[in-house]
Amino acid sequence: LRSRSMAASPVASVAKVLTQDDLKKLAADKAVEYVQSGMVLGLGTGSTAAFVVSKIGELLKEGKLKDIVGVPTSKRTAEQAAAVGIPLSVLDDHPKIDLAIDGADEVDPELNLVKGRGGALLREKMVEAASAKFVVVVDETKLVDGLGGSGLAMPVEVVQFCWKYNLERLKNLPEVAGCEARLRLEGDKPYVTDNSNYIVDLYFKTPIKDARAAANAIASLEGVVDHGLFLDMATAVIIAGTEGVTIKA
Ligand code: ABF
Repeated sequence: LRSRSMAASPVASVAKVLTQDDLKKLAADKAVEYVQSGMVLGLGTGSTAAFVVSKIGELLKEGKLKDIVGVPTSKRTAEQAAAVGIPLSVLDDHPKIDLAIDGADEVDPELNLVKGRGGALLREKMVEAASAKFVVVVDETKLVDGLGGSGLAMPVEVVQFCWKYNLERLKNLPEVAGCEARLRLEGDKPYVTDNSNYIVDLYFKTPIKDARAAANAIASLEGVVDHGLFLDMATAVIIAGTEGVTIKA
């Protein structure tokens, strides 16, 4: 299920000029084709995943899907899913998920990911790790040659206790040498995750040299709850671009 072939297979072509939202919706609709009645679904977070949630809601209303249980990866996804009529559960009651569908911030050529700019990385990682299949939906702007390469944030969820101490320790890890580290803010206050933690965002000038070593080093710090490096987790990535939709698996 988690095999990696880099051969791209065009599965649709697109004629008109598409907005980024059109592309996200195209990827989302393609991913929902994998959903079957009776499945337990991991429901992702973010604007692309939101298209997935609303499509599933539509299909349930039309009676084209039945007996779906959704396990949301954030409070805001739970609200959206409830509003569109998806019955919800949690990992405690549904520890085995058939299929999770979620967006990502970066996708490298090996289908490793940066996730969590939306702040939901911990629940996303728990739900997606519990899923037999994890399908990622992105538009082509998310493709990078190496993780960290977009220059945007790579999030690390940390406990609030002594967050400055952990920010310094993160910044000084040799595995992420040269990165900048900043506490994520919402207005002038620290951003607080669904799990009541803070986020320290790491910014890289060049792609992370060894993402696996970085992931291990970051995870080994006491007080770090989780990080946005999702390595070897994606079963398939659905990429919508101006030339059409491509599936890499
Ligand atoms: C979630 O939403 C996150 O892991 C990622 O940070 C973000 C991507 O959002 P969008 O689809 O809005 O770009 O998938």
